[in-house]
Amino acid sequence: ITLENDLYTAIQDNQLVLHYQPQLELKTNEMISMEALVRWKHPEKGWITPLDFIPIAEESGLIVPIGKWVLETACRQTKELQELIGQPVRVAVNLSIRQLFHENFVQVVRDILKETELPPEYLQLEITESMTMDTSYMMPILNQLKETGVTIAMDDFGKGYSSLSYLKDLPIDCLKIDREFVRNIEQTNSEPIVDLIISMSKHLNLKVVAEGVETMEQLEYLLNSECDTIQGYLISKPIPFCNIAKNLKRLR
Ligand code: G
Ligand code: G
Ligand code: MN
Ligand code: NA
Repeated sequence: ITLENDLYTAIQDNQLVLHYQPQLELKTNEMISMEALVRWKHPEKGWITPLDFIPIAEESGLIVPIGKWVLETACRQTKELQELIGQPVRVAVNLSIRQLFHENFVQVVRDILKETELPPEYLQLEITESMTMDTSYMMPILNQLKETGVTIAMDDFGKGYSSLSYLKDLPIDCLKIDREFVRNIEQTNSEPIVDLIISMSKHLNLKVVAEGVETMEQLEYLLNSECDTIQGYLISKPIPFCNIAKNLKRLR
């Protein structure tokens, strides 16, 4: 209850911060995208991970204003970053189901894109498999979002339940292989799930991102498997906005 009460004032007291984790495109060896990950700097408890406060935010409904703050901040900072480095960068933002199903979510996205002047193709929205189980609700919202020009990624793919026919019908652009499968990659062994997801992505004409890449062996394997993009500690941890510009320049 204490943490929930504190969370009410976290936005207005400027206690929420976005960190960004770069993604490396393997074909071009360019860092052209990043994922925004929220953190909470609690005045007494220090840094709190989203694993500990996003569930509270979802339960209390605070995910709606927090999610809006995350979107607005990610778009504004990405626009600023593009101007700073003079090159386009895409940002991926995680969504919660309650936020997505909130009455005017699509309008919120439209307003934020307009207000921040970030071209919509540089915003990617991340949903998870479990959110797509009720396709009758999800489909119209995703279609409206697509009409704004943003792209949609399926996060943590392979971990949850996902019907292959839904996957074919949903207007998504990208699959993110859950890091559990990436962890299983061994130097000599094959990882059939990773192979399968990459091959499926090609057939469905989707981009594929491998998450949680930590070793050169994993990178090598993903290069050979023709994975499009990698994300993980091997490239960079999630880092504060002020550090992202120099990191992107270094990686380009
Ligand atoms: O950054 P970290 O690995 O600690 O993130 C833990 C979890 O929190 C991940 O599942 C991530 O998707 C989620 N998360 C991070 N930022 C956000 C956010 O802005 N909104 C939502 N809904 N989830 C987030
Ligand atoms: O659920 P989602 O994919 O949005 O969560 C992303 C989370 O994964 C972030 O909280 C980030 O801190 C974490 N992460 C990013 N790269 C790595 C990695 O290489 N290894 C591990 N263990 N976690 C990572
Ligand atoms: Mn994610
Ligand atoms: Na993920």
